[in-house]
Amino acid sequence: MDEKVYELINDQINKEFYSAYLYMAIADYYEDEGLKGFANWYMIQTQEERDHALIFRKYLLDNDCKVVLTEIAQPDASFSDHLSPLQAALEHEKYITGTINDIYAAATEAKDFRTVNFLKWFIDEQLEEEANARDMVTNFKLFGNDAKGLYDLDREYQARTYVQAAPLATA
Ligand code: OFO
Repeated sequence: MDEKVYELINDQINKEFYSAYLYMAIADYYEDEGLKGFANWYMIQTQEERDHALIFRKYLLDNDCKVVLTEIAQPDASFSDHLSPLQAALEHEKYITGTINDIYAAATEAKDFRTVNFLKWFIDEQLEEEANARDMVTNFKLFGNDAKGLYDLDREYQARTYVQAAPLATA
């Protein structure tokens, strides 16, 4: 595998674990605030991010490349209100979309079409991740400042259940 593509994929494993860590910090914040539905939503997001890391890990191993696990940074969990974690999550997803695009660009440049093909699932996934994060910000702005609206949103997010990411389920 092209060295730059390899390094970006190996770094992405860390970024996905960081995403899991960030979302666990957000879940902890909401748990502390008594919003168990929001906490549930982010704990499931934590599981999804771990799945993303494992998909990249498996891809490197399948390509006979070494996985090098590195230190995961401490997430910033100093949230000032119930809206700010949702905004932080949206910004983070946009950042992750950028890093996936960077791998795609490097793979294209290296004519590594196997990796280009592999990344297609993540390109689609990032569209969904950003849309979900944006919806949560919008819904909170519309309904979250009213006690009944906040209660209803929390109930809605409580209903989310974990589904293993498709590339792992079929692996
Ligand atoms: Fe891994 O998609 Fe969110 O960060």
